[in-house]
Amino acid sequence: MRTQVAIIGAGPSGLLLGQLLHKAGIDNVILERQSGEYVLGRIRAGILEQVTVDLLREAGVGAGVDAAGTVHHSIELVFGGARHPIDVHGLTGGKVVTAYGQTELTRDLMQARQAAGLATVYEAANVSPLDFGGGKPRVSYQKDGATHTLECDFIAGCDGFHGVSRATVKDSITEYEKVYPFGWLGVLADVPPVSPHAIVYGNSERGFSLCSMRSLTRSRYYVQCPVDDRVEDWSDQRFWDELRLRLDKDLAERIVTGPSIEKSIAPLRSFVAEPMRFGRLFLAGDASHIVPPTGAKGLNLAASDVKYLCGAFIEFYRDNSSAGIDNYSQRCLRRVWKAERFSWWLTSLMHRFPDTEGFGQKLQEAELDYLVNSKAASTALAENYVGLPL
Ligand code: RFL
Ligand code: PHB
Repeated sequence: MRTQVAIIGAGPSGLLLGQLLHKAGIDNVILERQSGEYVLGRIRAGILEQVTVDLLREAGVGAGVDAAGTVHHSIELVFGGARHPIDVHGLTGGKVVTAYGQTELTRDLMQARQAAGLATVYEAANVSPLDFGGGKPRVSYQKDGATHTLECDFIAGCDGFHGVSRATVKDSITEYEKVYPFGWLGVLADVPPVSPHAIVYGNSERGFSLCSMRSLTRSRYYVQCPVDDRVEDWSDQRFWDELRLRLDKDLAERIVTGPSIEKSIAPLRSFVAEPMRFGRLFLAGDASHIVPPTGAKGLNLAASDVKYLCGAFIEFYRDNSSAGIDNYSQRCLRRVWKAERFSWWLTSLMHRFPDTEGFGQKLQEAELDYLVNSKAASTALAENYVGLPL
């Protein structure tokens, strides 16, 4: 088999890249280790920046988010027992974020790919990017016991944090990493969101909490927990009780509880691997960088990487120019590091750290007070939250 761009991984990065390339008339094949159902079963991100929604529309897959996404004009910070709205719409000259689940987005992209008749190999085993240092890269893989080779012009490593692409070039990269001393316990439940108009981020003496949503009938909530806690030790009742204790009185009273349909604990990590290009192999999305979920940036960074990557391939095929390819890594990393900074900062501001003593605690309180009372500080939060320009 031969294609122009071989894409490893059918998460949001790989599927969106495939769709953008298809729109530009560039042939591509996706190789995915898991089954389609497994990929759809992962409950992850929920908040899309304005530029991500615009990109989905440009890719011809904006109908789902336009129909079912919930536009948020503000976020709320809860601390000291009170709620403090941040008017991100007003502070950014009219920009918003949209709540739309990664599951729904992935489904939209899979359906568009299927409708266009594009090749996706699910349950591809032992996927290996090969010969990307020269002009004739290829990817070998196994399917149903037989070994196959996909010849291509370029390989896009969109295979997430635990994928094979970054592992293949591990001797050529510099890694930057910060691991946080806590995790997030997340619950998905078919109950109306307590705050359908804003995402609520809470800082309390019991730890961080977050009230988010997937739709007007499906909510997503998180509480900070020890990273080695076991999900089995968190009954639904214990989760709802803990969440209530971390919110202000009004929100706590209004929370509608119900049985969880998903419950999991995720570790928090900041990670960047540099560079993002190795000859004809390119890393995109979580394959190259991870942010703690506090700023809701992971999926959005994946989208901006693949926009740059698709633009680079268009320049190569249409204009016979390798300028975009040569600049890919530098261009992505400028945006990536700003999102890393923002996610680290918001994580540091909103969580309880085991080693935070009185002084650190007082600084957190002073910064929160400054943030909600200074227009300059709120604007800095708002412009990062809606997403920096591409
Ligand atoms: P993915 O989604 O991990 O997809 C990678 C795909 O590659 C496949 N794969 C392989 N395929 C072939 N061969 C191999 N050897 C392979 N190894 C792996 C995998 O099976 C998979 O299908 O990476 P991608 O596409 O870069 O997308 C990244 C996003 O998924 C991620 O950044 C976000 O989910 C992060 N994130 C959030 N991002 C946001 O923008 N807003 C949010 O609100 C938000 N909330 C979150 C989050 C992530 C979370 N967790 C659990 C990590 C909340 C949570 C709790
Ligand atoms: C989510 O809805 O899953 C979500 C929302 C905001 C975040 C992280 C996750 O910062």
